[in-house]
Amino acid sequence: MELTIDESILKSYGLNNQSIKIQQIGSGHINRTYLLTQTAGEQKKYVLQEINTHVFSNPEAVANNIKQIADFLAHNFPNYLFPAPLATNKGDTMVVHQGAFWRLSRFVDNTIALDTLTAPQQAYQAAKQFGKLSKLLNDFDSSKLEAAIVGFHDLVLRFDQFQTALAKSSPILREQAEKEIETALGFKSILTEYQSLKDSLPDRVMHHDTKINNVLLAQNTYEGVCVIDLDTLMPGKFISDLGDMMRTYLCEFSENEIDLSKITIRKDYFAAMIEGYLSEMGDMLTTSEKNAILFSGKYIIYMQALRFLADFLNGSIYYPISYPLQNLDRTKNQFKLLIELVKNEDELILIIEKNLAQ
Ligand code: GN1
Ligand code: MG
Repeated sequence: MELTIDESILKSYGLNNQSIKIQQIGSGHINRTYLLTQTAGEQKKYVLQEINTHVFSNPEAVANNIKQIADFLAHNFPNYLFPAPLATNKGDTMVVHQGAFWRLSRFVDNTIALDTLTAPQQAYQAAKQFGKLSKLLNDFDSSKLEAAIVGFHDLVLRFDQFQTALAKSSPILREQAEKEIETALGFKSILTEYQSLKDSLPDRVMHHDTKINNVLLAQNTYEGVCVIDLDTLMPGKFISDLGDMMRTYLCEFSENEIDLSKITIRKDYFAAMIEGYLSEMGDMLTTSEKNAILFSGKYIIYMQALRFLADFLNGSIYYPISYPLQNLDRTKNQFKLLIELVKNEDELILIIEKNLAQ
């Protein structure tokens, strides 16, 4: 079926359906994303997204956060590539059409977004990009931003949501998830550690979704080009970003892999990731942040497992699935990853210490 986008949306950007090719792209769970290619003239490419307002209930806040950051970066670091939404003909950051919110940004040519990494150097490059963004925003007052999603990376809230889902779940789902529920409760010490740690970590602007397909690498060299998926740029803690990198860079296979024997940690990727991140953020981190580097991985992987499990118990209403047990399988995958991280903890800490000493 040929895709079309309502003409009035395109018109707001001076585009039209007749001279544009539309393809669906991306593997994100939340927003629907399209690649628009002009078929006449310069053949410029754009990315058009419909914001998922079930998830981002305040799209204006999201747009306003991104705009403030884009302005700050353009003013202070004019050469930095930040693919913020383009203004409409009227100068707005979004188009509202029949209650839906749309935005357009430029497509960054000759780049690739990977779902899994195939060389440690890619981990270095990707981590460096996210580290660089945090470094450039080090002096940005994060209290000027709103929460794009309230409590997004609050592990206390995520644990509560898991418990609520458990209490409300059907006996069948509960029985299917019996082992994973037990594992979730077994790792509760991560929640306790989070509670005692979080106030010692300074507030920063964090990306909050640093999974590997949210960074663009150069198609030929795999050099880092820029980060994308800017919706969750908001006040947060350092552990969010490095944690999600560990979740998605260290294993050869993604969160969708069902063969758990394949879920292992690649230490050379870990070393490259730490090196890349610290090459930008090393001088910015406080002592408490440095001490929390390994914890960041445990925290995010645990939280993601709880989120998949809660969603499974809720009847899979948040994360799209292609078969009924997929969110339970994703939970198992994430718990295996967490177990592997913990198993290798001592060695990974040595790698961190070596990098911090440099
Ligand atoms: C969602 O849409 P996507 O795939 O970039 C989720 C992240 C999860 C991720 C797991 C707003 O991100 O928090 O880590 O799925 N984003 C939101 O794959 O919930
Ligand atoms: Mg995202």
